[in-house]
Amino acid sequence: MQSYLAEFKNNIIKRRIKIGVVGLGYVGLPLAIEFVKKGLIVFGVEIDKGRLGYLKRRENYISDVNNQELKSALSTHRLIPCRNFKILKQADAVIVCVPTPLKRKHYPDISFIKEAVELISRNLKKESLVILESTTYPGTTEEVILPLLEKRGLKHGKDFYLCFSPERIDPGNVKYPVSKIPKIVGGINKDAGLLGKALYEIVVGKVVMVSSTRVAEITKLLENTFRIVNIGLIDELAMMAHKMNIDIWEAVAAASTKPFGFMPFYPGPGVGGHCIPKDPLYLYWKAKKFGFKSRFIKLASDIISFMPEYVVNRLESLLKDKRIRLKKSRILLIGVTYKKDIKDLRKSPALDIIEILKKKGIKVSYHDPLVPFLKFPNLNLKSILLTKENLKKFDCVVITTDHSCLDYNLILDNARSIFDTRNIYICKKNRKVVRL
Ligand code: SAJ
Repeated sequence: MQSYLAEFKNNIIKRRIKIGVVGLGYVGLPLAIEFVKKGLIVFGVEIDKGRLGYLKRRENYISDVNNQELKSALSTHRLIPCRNFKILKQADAVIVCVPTPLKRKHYPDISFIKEAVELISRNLKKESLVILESTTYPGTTEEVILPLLEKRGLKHGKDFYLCFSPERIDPGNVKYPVSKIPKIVGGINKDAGLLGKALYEIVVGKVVMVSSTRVAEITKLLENTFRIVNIGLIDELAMMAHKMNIDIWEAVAAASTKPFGFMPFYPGPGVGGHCIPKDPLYLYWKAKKFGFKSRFIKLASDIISFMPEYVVNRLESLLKDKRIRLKKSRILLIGVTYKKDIKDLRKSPALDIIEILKKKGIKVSYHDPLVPFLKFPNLNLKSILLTKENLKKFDCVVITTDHSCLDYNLILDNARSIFDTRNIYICKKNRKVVRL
């Protein structure tokens, strides 16, 4: 192996290797661009014809990707988007960045990974490196991917090398682009791990090799389980503090003065996105296979799932204090994406709140500068203009997503009442504002 590793590393240094990235989404596209920026040829395999159409026109479809960087990557002709997996026969390394959603709300769905790996196995170049980046449960790489690759007679350590390296993209975080986020990589064996480390060192400042694919897989799930448990904790404490008539936001700010041993999390209307609500459930599912029921994950998941209903309950009591029946009220939601300053609606709690209000027969409108329309099978709304006149039409305005670009003074001056789930009006002791 040493000679192969030396040759592989030499080819990396000489930029002689070619890379395949399977899945050009919010993970694969930025990664592909980083490799191209370092002078490598990248075959971007994408099955979505819409995305390929965008790339053909040199247009961007991922808000986190810089338009100019994408255009220049494509104009070098080193980023080669394509639909046919056959092109991977030319790739020395193949990185899989396909979705790992849930099915029936709580079960891992690794069908996208399996489909991609099946096609990769038919087009694998000898002694190439395969790396899975899609977030998944511990054991996926060794128990599912490895057999899929070997079933056609290929042998790990001879015909290919296999690693897992969790994607750590933080949507909307300009401070930490791909190149600045330390990369974890674990191989089926040490040699595979060393190859993975050598590959990522081309584009990432710090690469940390762990002893196995399982450690690499669980590391990512640990990171996001840490988040869901702490978000669930602060949501529960927010409900508790409200009962006790204590300002939880002030308490979090005060606790944050502690220079060690504390990390602030903030209450919210629920937890959205493609990672936090889902990743811990992958770990929960796998642990149950070992007869281990994670109470923390279950409890945190239950609490955050309850938050949209909690928001509606609080809204009902706010209106009741104003002698307004929720059923007869007009509600405006400000911000509908799952977190501030990005366009992503995936599992956004604002959508759950809209659904609950609509089921109660309540007229709901929304304003979100990043989302002009909400078009779903059972929901068809247009973002209203944020004007004095419009604000005055509603019995209550709910701040669900705190985009930086919003005019919160205009809202404060013209709304009849405000339910602030994001602590925007922290310093304004204003009778019309109630906070989560
Ligand atoms: N949220 C709270 N309170 C908090 C933090 C978040 O209610 O204190 C809510 C947000 O409003 C949002 C949801 O949780 O609805 C998720 O927010 P997030 O900040 O965790 O952002 P995500 O979902 O984009 O998570 C990504 C993750 N990145 C990867 O999985 C690679 C996560 O690991 C990052 O830590 C996170 O970004 C980040 O730090 O922003």
